[in-house]
Amino acid sequence: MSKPESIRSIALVGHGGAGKTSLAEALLARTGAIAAAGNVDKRNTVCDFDAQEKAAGHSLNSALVSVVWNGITLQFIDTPGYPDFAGPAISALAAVDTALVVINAQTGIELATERMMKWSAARGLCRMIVINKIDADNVDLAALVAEIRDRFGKECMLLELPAHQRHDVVEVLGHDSGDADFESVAAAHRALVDQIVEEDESLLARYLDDGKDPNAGELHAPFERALAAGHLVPVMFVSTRTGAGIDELLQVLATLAPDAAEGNPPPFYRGEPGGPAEAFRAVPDPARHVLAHVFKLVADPYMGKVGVFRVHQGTLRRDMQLFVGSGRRAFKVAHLYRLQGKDYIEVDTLIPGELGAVAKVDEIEFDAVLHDSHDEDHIYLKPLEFPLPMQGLAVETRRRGDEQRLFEVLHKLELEDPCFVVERHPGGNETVIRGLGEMHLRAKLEKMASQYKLELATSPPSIPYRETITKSAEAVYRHKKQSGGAGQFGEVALRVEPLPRGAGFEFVDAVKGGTIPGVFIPAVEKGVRQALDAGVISGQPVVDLRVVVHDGKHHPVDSKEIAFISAGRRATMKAIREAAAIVLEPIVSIEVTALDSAIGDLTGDLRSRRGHVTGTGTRGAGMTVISGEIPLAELADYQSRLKSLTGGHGSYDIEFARYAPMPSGLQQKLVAQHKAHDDED
Ligand SMILES: Nc1nc2c(ncn2[C@@H]2O[C@H](COP(=O)(O)OP(=O)(O)O)[C@@H](O)[C@H]2O)c(=O)[nH]1
Ligand SMILES: [Mg+2]
Repeated sequence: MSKPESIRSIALVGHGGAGKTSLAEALLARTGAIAAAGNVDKRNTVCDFDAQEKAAGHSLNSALVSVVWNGITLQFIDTPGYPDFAGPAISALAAVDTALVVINAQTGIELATERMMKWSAARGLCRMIVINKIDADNVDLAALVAEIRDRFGKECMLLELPAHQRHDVVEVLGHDSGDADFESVAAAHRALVDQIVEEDESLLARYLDDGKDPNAGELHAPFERALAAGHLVPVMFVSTRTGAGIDELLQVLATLAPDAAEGNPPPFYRGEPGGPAEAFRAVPDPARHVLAHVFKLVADPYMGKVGVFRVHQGTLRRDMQLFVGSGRRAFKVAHLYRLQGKDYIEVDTLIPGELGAVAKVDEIEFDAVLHDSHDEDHIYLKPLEFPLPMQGLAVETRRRGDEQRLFEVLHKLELEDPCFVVERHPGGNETVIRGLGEMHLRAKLEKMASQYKLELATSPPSIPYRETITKSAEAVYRHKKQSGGAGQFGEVALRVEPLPRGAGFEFVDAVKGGTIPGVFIPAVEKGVRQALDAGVISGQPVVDLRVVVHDGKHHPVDSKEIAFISAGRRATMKAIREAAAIVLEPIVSIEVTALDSAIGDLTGDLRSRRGHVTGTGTRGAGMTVISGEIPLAELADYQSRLKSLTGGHGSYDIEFARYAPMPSGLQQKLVAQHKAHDDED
């Protein structure tokens, strides 16, 4: 049986088209897991197995494969690279010890390269870089390495050098002389050893003393320490097409990447919801209690709801009882699987470090912790941070009677993808789906059509505006009703105060002497929240304010919950009207990639949409990236505009940046529309 020490988990991350799926294929073929490598262009790879992925020609979801190399199990998670599909890529980071960032030698550093370098560092993962497509024409590897070091720091160090006109690579930790295509093996070796010995004081002292290289054995532990501390990000080279560098990469991953007992321990917390949380480490010991974290959910037409997880502690066995989070009822593990592409392989046990799956468990949720003891109820993994889904589409079923099914299907899709959300706007009767970009939403619509036979009509959604206040104000409201029998009475005095942008909402109970009895405070808060949710001047939720309830009146008989809810709501609305309320609109950061020739038109167009450009840069041959900020409201028809301005050779990505006050002219329009609408009701 394998041990945690012989298991390594690696996420293949990086921009779309870098060759992650091809790399997984090359690794599978080289280790004999498959007879021959498939090809993404022929739609026959292990990782892009989904019909929709084959049609798109790139990955949409993460896929798991594992290989064995010299007795070491290497588990890979192939992730989609286009920023639209960042959800599964980020989720994979919760399940691995190493992020292997794949960079395309032809296009160099791209948007997802930067994001994954940042996110995997924030997660405390060991990072390695592999430059792929070294076989391609017109690549300048020396310049790319220089750019990587410039962008991501001097800790990005050559662990290999390409040799023999990029047909081969030489590993420079074990070799200190020889030929390479650029730089010298001796110099790269020297630089790497210098960096590694820094991790070990006694080694460093000896090295400075006699100038002799430590041997490979002595360098092993400090190398791993440097990797875990982020002091070393090894840079390697491959061509999945010619096979150059594949053996060397396997060897590095099998010997130098952290195993399940090394690496940085996953950040677990224990604590009741809302209470203080205590950080602790899961111990990758097969004999302890079980802790496994669900990093992926699949709604599979045949397998049902599948939860894919990493075991962090203990041993999962078929037939054992497991709890999901703080759920009361245990479920029985009827089948336990490992995944290899689309295949579910039944196993009896899974130990720490292993990635596996259970199927047909309704209670299972994304990000849930599976465990085998009620003592472990309130345990969670440090939450992952996902980009906020900003791109929206209002959807409607084409066929009458499909409405109920629409919500069921949307709910399933929402569970699967942390960056896909469904909003039901209570006022407008509008159902809005939100994702990370046009491509992301289109993929969901296609999935609904093909897998669930649901055809939807789409239209631009309303923009998620917010309201806030710009000064403090006071208000008192008395709710009093006398209708025949018992009356209703409650009076609330409160103050609203502005808070910094992004602070949300704070409720403060400052009532003295029981003028509002403690039992009614939750009712007051409920009323306050109702007012904030419904909005005051534009019908949009109110944010970034503190509401301090400081006084009131009650009646021994007539005071009821309902009276205080109403008084709380009315007093809040009154105070907000006095507090110079304004409307905030979402601003997104945008990156537009297009041919150099279209740049003038595109910047002009962005400016005419109230956007501003913060910079431009080059990306590969003849392509430019424009970065800037723009109000989300201005992007409703941007996809088609971009298409016509670039002849179809442009793409864009948006990411939520912040809320900002709307220009007053536009705000007045919005407020007037709301008034008109309100008066109709
Ligand atoms: N020249 C060359 N092309 C490659 C290599 N590896 C992958 N490709 C091509 O690059 C494209 C994208 O590959 P894919 O594996 O789907 O990239 P992913 O989006 O990162 O998964 C495909 O057309 C591959 O055939 C390589 O080593 N050399
Ligand atoms: Mg792929």
